Amino acid sequence: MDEAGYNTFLLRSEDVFVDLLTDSGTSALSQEQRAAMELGDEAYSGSRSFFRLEQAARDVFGYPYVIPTHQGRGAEHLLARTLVRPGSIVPSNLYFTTSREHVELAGGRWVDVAVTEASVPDSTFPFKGNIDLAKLEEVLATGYDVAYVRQEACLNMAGGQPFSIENLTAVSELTRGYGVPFILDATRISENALFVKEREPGYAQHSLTELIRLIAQHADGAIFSSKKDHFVPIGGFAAVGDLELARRLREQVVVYEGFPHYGGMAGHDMEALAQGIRESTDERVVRAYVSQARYLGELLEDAGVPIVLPVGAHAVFVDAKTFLPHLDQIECPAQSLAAAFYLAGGVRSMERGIVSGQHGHDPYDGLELVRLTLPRRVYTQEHLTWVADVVTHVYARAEQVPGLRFTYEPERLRFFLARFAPLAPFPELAIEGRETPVVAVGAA
Ligand code: P71
Repeated sequence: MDEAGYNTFLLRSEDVFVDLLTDSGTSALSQEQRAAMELGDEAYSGSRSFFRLEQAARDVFGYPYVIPTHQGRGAEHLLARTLVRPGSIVPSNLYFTTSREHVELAGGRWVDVAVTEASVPDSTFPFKGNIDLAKLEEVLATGYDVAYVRQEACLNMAGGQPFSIENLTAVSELTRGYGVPFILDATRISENALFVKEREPGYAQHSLTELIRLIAQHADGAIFSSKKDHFVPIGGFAAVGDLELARRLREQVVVYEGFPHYGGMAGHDMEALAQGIRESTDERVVRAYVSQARYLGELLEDAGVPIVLPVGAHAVFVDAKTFLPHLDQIECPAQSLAAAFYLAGGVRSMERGIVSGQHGHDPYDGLELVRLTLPRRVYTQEHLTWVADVVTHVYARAEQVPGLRFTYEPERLRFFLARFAPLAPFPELAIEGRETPVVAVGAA
C-alpha cells in the first residue's frame, strides 16, 4: 500500500488476491466468444466482423446506426463533441466521472437531476436510477441551451441502481417534448432490465430480450461501455436512431478512434463483442451475476456492516461515512477503507467518494463509498465469503483505521493516479490464523 500510494488503482494485479476493483473488462469470455474471435476479420474497412457487430447491436437494441469505439469513454467523447455546444448543459442522474469530464471538456456543464433517494445509502427505494421529473422540467423550462438529457442504467455512483420503465417513459416524453435529444448511458442495461422484471409491476412476464429493447427504444440513442455486461476486455459503441446524428458521430470517429468499421477495436474484439451482446440478453447469465452481488450483500448485512441498499447490479457498496464515523470526509474515509480491505486480506476495491468527486469541488458532502465490484463469471462463492470475512474483520477494528492526505493530486480524474499518506500509522490488519482459500494460478 505504501508503494501504491494508498491508491488501489496503483497496485499490481499479481499482488491482489480477490480483485473487486471493477467489473470493467474483467469478465470471463465465454467459449463462444473465444471461438468467434478466431474469425476476426482485420480488414481496415468493410470488415465482416464489424457487420456482425452492427447486426447484433441492431437486433438487440433496435438502433439502426452503430458507431464502434475502443471503449465507453470513446463513445462519450464523440457524443460530447457532436452534441455539446459551449455553455450548453447536460442534465443527468448524478454523474459518471468520464461522462462528465467529456461534457466539460467540450464546454458544457453537467446538472444533476437524480431523485434525492439516489444519494441516501440506507434508502431502500427500488429505483434510485430514476430522474426527478420536477427538477428536469425546471431545467428544460428555464430556457437553458440543453445539449441532451442523459439517463444512466444501473446508476453506478448510486450503487448500481436501476431506473423504472415508468420513469424512463416520462423522462423520454418530457425531454422530447422540448425538442431535446434523449441519450442513454446504456452500460449495464441488461441488469437494469432484470431489475425491472423483478421489481416493477407489470413486467414479470416479459423476457429480458423484450425489456432490453423496450428500454433502448425510449431514447434517441445510447452509448455503451461493453466492458461490463457485454463481457469483453475492451470495446464500446454509440448507437442512434437518426442518420444525421450518426453521420456527425462518424465524422468524429475517424478523427479520434479509427475508421467507422472498427473504431479502435480489432476485428477479433468486434467478434467477441457481437457474441457478448447476444449473451447479455440471456436471463440465466444476468440473474446468476446479480445474485452474486446480492449474496455478498446479505453476508455483509448480516454482519451489521453499513452498505448501500438495495444491493445493486454489479457491486456491493460499503458506506464509509458510517463505517468510519471518526473520520471527516476531507480525510478520505473511503480511500482509506479500500486500503484497509487490501491490507486485511488482499481484497482490492475502489473508492467512490470525495476522491472520485472532483478537483476543486471540495468540500463535498455527497456519497462516500467503497465499491466491491464483481467481475462477471469469474469468482466463486468461496471468494465471496472470504471478502465478507475481510470486511467484517476490518469493521471490528474500524476505529483504528486512519485518514489519508494527498501527496500527489492530478488535476483531472484525480482518483486514478492520486497518491496518499496515512495521517496515523495503519494498524496490523492482516487476518491471521486462517489460510486464504486456494486459487488456481497459471504458471508464470
Ligand atoms: C467502472 C468503470 C470504469 C471506470 C471508469 C472511470 C473510473 C473508474 C472506473 C465505466 C463507465 C461506466 C458508465 C456508467 C461510462 C463508463 C466509461 N465504468 N459509463 O465502473 O460505468 O466506460 O471505462 O469503457 O471507458 O469501473 P469505459
